[in-house]
Amino acid sequence: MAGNKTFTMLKPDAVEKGHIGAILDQITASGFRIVAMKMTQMSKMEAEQFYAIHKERPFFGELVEYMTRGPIVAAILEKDNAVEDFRALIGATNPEEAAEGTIRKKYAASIGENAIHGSDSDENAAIEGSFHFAQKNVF
Ligand code: DAT
Ligand code: MG
Repeated sequence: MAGNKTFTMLKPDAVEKGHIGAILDQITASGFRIVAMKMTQMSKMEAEQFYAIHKERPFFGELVEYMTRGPIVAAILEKDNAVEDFRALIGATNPEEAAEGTIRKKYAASIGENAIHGSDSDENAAIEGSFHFAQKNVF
């Protein structure tokens, strides 16, 4: 059965460009409830751990550099079918392939700087959410 929570980060480029408000507005207008949220800056170690699955990829160094260069907004979101519906809302990894109206189509500069993260499974949503939030800060 599909779960009802996913995890997101508004990435450093989206924060730098002043898009926090517009993106959160689109997320909540699309039916997601914010159940945890914070602004934080990931350390190199945290980013390496968060993206450990990509550590053999050629872009890993750039990805860690990008994700640590400034603050992010991390959040846990609740909605029926959250993971799949949120992936649809953010659009394809490469903004050139993202559907019209999706968050990446509107705000992402490139595949490397693509504005927003969304968990890819219920299992990863739980792992990523608990990476950033203590249970007592999830409401
Ligand atoms: P997604 O974020 O859509 O789940 P992913 O998990 O495959 O995509 O990759 C994680 C992040 O790594 C992605 O948001 C941006 C970066 N990335 C992925 N593929 C890349 C590539 N070919 N070149 C540069 N960065 C890439
Ligand atoms: Mg992914």
